[in-house]
Amino acid sequence: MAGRMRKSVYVILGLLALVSAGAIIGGPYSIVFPTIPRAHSTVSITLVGCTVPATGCSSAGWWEGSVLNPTITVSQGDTVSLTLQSADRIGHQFIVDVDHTGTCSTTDPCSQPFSSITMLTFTANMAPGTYDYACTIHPNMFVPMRFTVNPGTVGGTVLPTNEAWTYVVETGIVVALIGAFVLALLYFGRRTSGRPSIPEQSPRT
Ligand SMILES: [Cu+2]
Repeated sequence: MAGRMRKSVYVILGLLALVSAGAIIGGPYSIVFPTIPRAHSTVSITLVGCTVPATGCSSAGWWEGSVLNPTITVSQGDTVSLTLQSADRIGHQFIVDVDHTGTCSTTDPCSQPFSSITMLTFTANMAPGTYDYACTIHPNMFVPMRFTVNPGTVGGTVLPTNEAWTYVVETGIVVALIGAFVLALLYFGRRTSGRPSIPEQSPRT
């Protein structure tokens, strides 16, 4: 009778361990195994150029809405899609001056000269860092160090280093699973050892 009670306790404990392990896994799964961000995204920005204030714009530079000379932040490998407009109807030419020469070269994303509107689409495959963007024609449209390229996320492992408690939870899961395994071993071990051994009979010839 006592043996059967003990067996029941083992079974219940084992089931509890499994159920709690399952419940724990279900919770922080998304944190321990976070969703990997999309490899590359498209950054779309409209910039309105101005070199002569009071002709459709209040200050010289590049306007994104009401923000003058915005910091443009992308990840390496992103597609950058710029819509470029001229506020003052004067011809401009947008450049991200990767090689720091101030003129368009094969390494610099560079728009066509435009006095109304144009598009510039390029892949941000330059080295991570900060670059100037500017107008090749007008020095007062020079914007220092506001085109920022962050390292790409392709192939990177996103570890939740600010979620240390998840490792405690993971340890709990492992302990619970080992506990359930040990309980199962004890349960089946006792059941086998409690059974009287039957001597093997060799078949007669
Ligand atoms: Cu210009």
